[in-house]
Amino acid sequence: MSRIRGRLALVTGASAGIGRACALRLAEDGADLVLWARREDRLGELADDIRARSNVEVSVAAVDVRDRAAVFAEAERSIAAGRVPDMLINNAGLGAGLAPVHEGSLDDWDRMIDTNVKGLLFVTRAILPAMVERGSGHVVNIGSIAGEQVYPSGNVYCASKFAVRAITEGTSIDLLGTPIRVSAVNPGLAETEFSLVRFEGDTERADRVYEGLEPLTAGDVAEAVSFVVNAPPHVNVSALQLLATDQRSVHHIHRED
Ligand code: NDP
Ligand code: 8X3
Repeated sequence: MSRIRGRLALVTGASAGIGRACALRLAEDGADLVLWARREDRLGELADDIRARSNVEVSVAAVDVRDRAAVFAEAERSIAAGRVPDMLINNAGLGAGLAPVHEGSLDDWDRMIDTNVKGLLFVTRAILPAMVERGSGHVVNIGSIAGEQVYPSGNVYCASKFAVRAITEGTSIDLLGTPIRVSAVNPGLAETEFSLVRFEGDTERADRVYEGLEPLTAGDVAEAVSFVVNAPPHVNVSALQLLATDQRSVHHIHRED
């Protein structure tokens, strides 16, 4: 049984990986969709694919979550049209580089902090007031095990995900007394375009991240998001950590030779 049939979900970073899988999964649950990312061509293809499979409404917009003006303009357009999301899936994010702090790239740090922290905040600030005014809504932030444990050279990426954890908990506390739910879904290693982006298209290096183990798929994470948003209204899954069976912590990963 789906509790979100006919509800509206806004998914950021829907052009690839976990966001794309969430769009497909929530459409299976019967949710209408608003999909944001920078690569509009990919969003268009995804929307066509979803419309061919499911009888749900899908709209797409090219939005860079780092662009404060674009985020607020697009959110206001949707809200003014009476399309206040019932679910906000704050997924857009990235790792950029993997280097010790003393060798880190300042541009990489900007990209991660601007996207993973400030971008998530901009989208939340743009959408949440309309949820509060309406008296319903659910915010799901895609954190990471990297928001719970730090690994070598993960420094700023981990810091951005620790920040997501603090923002999720802070938002939830601030909404105490309202029916609006706030959840974190915190995956471990999931094979998406994440490592390809982190290593700037170096496929060999990206493949090595998942070598010898069976990582999560984007679909596994989307299944968890579906579980979270389908919980009955009196239940808030505050945080759900999801790891591959071959991973028990950021430091404990089983690989076959
Ligand atoms: P992918 O690289 O496959 O997808 C990332 C998505 O984020 C893309 O759709 C990309 O779209 C979008 N995105 C990136 N930057 C921006 C931006 N500035 N504005 C709007 N959209 C943006 O990676 P994942 O699916 O793995 O990552 C999704 C989330 O999951 C991230 O927050 C990541 O930190 C988190 N995560 C990933 C894990 C993993 O192992 N893969 C584990 C734990 C958490 P576009 O480029 O078109 O803008
Ligand atoms: C992405 C997973 O472990 O590579 O958040 O940081 S990890």
